Amino acid sequence: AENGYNLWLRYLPIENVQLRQAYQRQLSSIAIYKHSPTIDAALKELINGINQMIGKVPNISSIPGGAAINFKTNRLVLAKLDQPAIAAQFSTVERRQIGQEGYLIKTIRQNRVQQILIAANTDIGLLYGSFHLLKLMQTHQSLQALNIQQWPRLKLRILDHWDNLNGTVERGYAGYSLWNWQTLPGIIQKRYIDYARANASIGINGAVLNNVNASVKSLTREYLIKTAALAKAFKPYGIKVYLTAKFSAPKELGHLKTADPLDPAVIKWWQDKVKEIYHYIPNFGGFLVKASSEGQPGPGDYGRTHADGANMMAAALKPYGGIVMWRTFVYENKKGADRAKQGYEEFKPLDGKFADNVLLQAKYGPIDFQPREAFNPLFGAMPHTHMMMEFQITQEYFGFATHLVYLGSLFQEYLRKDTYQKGPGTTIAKVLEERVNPETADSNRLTGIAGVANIGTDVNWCGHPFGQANWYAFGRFAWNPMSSADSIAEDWLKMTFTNDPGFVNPIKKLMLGSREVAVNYMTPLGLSHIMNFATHYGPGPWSKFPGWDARDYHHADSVGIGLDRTATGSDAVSQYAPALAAKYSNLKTTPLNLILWFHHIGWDQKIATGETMWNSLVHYYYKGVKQVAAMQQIWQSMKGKIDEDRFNYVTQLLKQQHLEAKWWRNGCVLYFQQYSKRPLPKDCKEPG
Ligand code: GCW
Repeated sequence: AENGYNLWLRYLPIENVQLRQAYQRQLSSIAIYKHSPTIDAALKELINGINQMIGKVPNISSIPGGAAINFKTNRLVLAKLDQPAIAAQFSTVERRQIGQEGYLIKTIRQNRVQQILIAANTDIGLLYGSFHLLKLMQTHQSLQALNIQQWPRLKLRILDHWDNLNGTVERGYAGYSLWNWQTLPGIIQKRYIDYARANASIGINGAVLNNVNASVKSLTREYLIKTAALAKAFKPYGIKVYLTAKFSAPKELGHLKTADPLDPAVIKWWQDKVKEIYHYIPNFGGFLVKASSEGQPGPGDYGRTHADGANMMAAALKPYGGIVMWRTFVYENKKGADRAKQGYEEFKPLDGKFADNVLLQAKYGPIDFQPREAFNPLFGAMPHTHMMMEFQITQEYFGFATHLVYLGSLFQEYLRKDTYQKGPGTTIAKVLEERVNPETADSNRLTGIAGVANIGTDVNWCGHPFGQANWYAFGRFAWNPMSSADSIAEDWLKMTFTNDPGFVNPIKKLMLGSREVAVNYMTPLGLSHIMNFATHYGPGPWSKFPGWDARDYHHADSVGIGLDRTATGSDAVSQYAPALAAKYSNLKTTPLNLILWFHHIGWDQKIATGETMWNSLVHYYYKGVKQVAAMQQIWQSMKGKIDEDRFNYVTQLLKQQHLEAKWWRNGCVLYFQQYSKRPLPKDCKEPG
């Protein structure tokens, strides 16, 4: 039975006879120069994948160092570019531009003999290249005339696990934590290796193992030894391990009186702790820190700045090559304060004050992983600071693991947003890649992206079979932020389900529309943060708790709805480049999908839809529900094209999603109607 455990690493037999025979001719043998744990991982994957796809185990041979290319037989060659014979097949530019993690794949021939070269400067490049070759086969492409140059545009491509040491996962909807702390370090489960394979197949090279709402226990010797075992298991796959660091650790673990980042005893404590960490975990990546945010301790407790805190930790890590990822997610629920402005207000003045091994990790929007927000104005406002993006792969605000929401569209939307930092065309992708100042040497660029993982112990890892696509898409966008959501969805569908275009084409379309569908039935037209306050599941525009009121996020009243973030309101627009501030200040030039983010709009006012605000709002909610019904129909017509297990499971999930889309629609429409006091448009009378 197909249970989804193999993710996109399914190596189904190639049924097309011609293609299968071509692959058999090309891949009957594999040659390497030298073994290493990473090369062995690549070989294992290739042998297994090729055997499953073409029914033949390739034989493995080794080539003596320094030898010329031997054209006796067809074969696949995995080789580092320090072999002169291999290097000679490529230009200097090609060899240089792939850097430390990229690879080159090329079909070369002499007379009738054909060889496929996978070449790289490093072992990890060869592993990444091997996964690329397998992907070509999984998606049924010809290997006849390959000429591929691939390299990652961002250095740190990281999954953040919000995993607690007791096995629960904050905002995790796919079971429990993968890390079995009780049986570590002795037991290395196969699942850890499969996790590493999946990540390596998409170029993810880092994992923060524990929750940003951190427990200091993860920094104790006992847990460092366990973490070291995981780090060692992941190493052949190019994955570094990171830990979150609770700012109060010197007090809690070190029994110091303070955690003040400028206190010499505190500085010493972190230096010693870091030394201990590297003793156990020589390839440790560094710390991720949530400080002075949502009750977490931080430098603010001692009247110090974020820069004081981050730099102190960064100095301790520096001698070992470690880094600090310092989050910008900070806010206070002060009455009348616009939460969207707070991160920028706190961090913008610190631009240029962070050490060179610190990155600021900012969420894509200024509030919190909402279905749609304006982009976070910190991107484009911190030219002298390494900025990394934080996406959320787990669907905290997108119907958990029940709703089908392909996030590739969301990743693409934000990465392509124009910040205007250096005039038009300064996309967030460019800001992240630090291509804004082209004079910066490549090697000085500390760049990165993080995604909050949606992975757990569920048999299919992610809960929803389509949740796997979001993990996959995150990796692909991390590798290249200018990737296309469309082609990523296509690759993923082919690898995960089938190459049948009768399935791939309609379901790709369904995936690409799915995020907007969820926006329509949850938070259309720029609404945000109106979900149930406690669970973040289902509607809750009425939620009200001491110190927190959903009305601060939607501002519905007898006049209209939406937040005025222009100069007459909170003036959040002023945090953007002047060209954008002007655009967002004017309702007519504000993108329709963000009008309620930036403006308070009268119920009877006509908006760009051609209808009044009220009627438009209601129509979006109704449209969202109809769209889910259409998704169900499309899915039903796929019966027989894929395995029954996953077909039936997704059928059930879509049915539930349809019910819940109605719940959102009815809850929100009826709630807002109390303010609008207007009837529903005539075509929106469907009950229940
Ligand atoms: O999205 C919110 C979540 C919290 C989370 C916080 C954060 C880990 O509701 O559960 O805490 O953001 O990103 O720090």
